[in-house]
Amino acid sequence: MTDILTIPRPDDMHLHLRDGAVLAGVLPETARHFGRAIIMPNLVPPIVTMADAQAYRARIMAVLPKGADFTPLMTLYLTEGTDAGDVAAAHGAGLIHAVKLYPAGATTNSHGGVRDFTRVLPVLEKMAEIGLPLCIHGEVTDPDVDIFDREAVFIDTVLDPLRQRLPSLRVVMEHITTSQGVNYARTGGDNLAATITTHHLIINRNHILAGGIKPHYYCLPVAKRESHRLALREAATSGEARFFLGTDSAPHIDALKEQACGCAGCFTATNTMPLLAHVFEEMGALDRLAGFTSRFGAGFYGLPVSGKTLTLTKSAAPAIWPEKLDTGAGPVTIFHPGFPVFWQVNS
Ligand code: OTD
Ligand code: ZN
Ligand code: ZN
Repeated sequence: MTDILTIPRPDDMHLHLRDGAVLAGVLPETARHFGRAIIMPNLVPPIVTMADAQAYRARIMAVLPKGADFTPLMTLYLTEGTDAGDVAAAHGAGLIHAVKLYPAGATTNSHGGVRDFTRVLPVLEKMAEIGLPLCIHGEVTDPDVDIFDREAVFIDTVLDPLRQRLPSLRVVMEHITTSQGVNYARTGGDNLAATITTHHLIINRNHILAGGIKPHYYCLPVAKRESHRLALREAATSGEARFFLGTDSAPHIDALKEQACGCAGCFTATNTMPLLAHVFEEMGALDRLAGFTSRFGAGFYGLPVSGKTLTLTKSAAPAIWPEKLDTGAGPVTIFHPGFPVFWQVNS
């Protein structure tokens, strides 16, 4: 039985760090274990221009703990007003590594996102030309489409037509939650990849709704039925380079989660690596964890695999994490898997 696992220092290819006091509170949680992260731009107001990304990067670096080995990989939030020249300049300067597409209204702070896809085609064409990936929140927002079907409908009605129109555009299907997402990701070549979150490998929709409503398991895209969770587990542990980790760790203070209209998001930065070791061990795939967390994402984004390492150890006693992380803005509940985990990251 393997009880010590050393892997290259991981990357989180989809992370929400927020701003201000929450940023300062959550950043050390990620920087402790991860060497790099793709930083989501859905602040209020969003990170839309090269200047916005420069300023946000500086705010992140200002609160990074001294001596931390962590590089934020910035992104821009695509709007119908985005200037292709500004995107290309930000990419050329090495500042941004992707552009994020939110269909307007699909998730937290996405109201400034895209309504009419024809209006962003010039930017997408420029991105295809320069090889800059488009990270897509793949859900339709049509109120007539059931929330559990929104990913599958997006693939058929938006994503596939977009990729037919611009086959050279590099696309990341963010946080896939369905077997349809897994299957579609497999139809693409090197230009198509998909991130999978930690929590979607662990919870299904029962965790949110059965036995009382659990706001800390509510995120978007919402967790689906068990068969989809199993498809995600199979994909994540398949060893296919098209599937890699993007935690989508999305902190909200408890007061905003635990109310009549609670915010979407699971905060997994603190315990993602032990949880993933647990899942990969259950799947008999511990030897594939390094690909998922540390190699495939870097490969897609054209970055070197980290020369540093992270070691996880399995002990007889369950790992213990605090229930909450205190930030200057209030407590943030740390994702609880609902089962004991015996893996820990060595400090
Ligand atoms: N999902 N929460 C958030 C974003 C993500 O769709 C996402 O990427 C958030 O709070 O920013 C969430 O549930
Ligand atoms: Zn999203
Ligand atoms: Zn996200």
